[in-house]
Amino acid sequence: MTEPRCERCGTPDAVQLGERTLCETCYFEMNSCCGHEFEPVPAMEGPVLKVVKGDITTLQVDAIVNAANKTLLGGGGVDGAIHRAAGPKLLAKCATLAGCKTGKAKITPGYRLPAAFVIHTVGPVWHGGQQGEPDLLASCYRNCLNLALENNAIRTVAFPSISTGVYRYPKDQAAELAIRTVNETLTPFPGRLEVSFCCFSDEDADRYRRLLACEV
Ligand code: AR6
Repeated sequence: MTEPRCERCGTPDAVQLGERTLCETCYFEMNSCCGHEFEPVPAMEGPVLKVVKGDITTLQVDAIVNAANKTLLGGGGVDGAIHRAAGPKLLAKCATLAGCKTGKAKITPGYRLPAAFVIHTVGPVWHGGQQGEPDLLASCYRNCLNLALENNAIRTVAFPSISTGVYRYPKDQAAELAIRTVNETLTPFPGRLEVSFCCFSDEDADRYRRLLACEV
């Protein structure tokens, strides 16, 4: 693999800073001088992650994520709540999507929901952790975020704790993986999306708050 070169002076050993690839010297000069030569480099802030306690169907965000099953034709838990709140047009739309594989994601309008979009993903069923469950769950978060990043109308996204209900994924492990994967996926896009982890119970919300406080 070739070393990344600074786009300003050509020095090797440059790093990606927002949309720019710069060496340390150029980054410093561009941020400490009058800045006429270049547009400002975006601040290197981490992704904005929040914890919200409550029912995801009530959230005023651009997109909510649904923990669906492979048919995408509705079910219990958060899936049932989303379909009830969105109304029958959501089911009719989902019926045209030919289902969804575990770890993948598909997007629809939100219909009667406050959220303009629903991103449906299918988490893995927990079978003890040796059947690719962590990779599949990480893939759910990544694929949902990639759909959100592709759509300029989406700036705020809320996730439920995918797979931690009927699919029995251990909650601590799922929350840690969710935070780590969202952080990793959004680091190259500073300020682009605000992500909320929507927790249905105080216990779940405390778990996320604890993990976010120690930055997994
Ligand atoms: N808002 C936010 N979170 C919720 C809500 C809500 N309204 N309702 C439940 N949760 P689950 P899974 C939380 O079982 O494990 C469905 O039947 C819940 O406390 O909804 O991925 C699908 O059709 C838990 O933490 O999803 C699939 O067949 C989390 O959402 C299957 O369940 C996920 O629980 C998917 O199972």
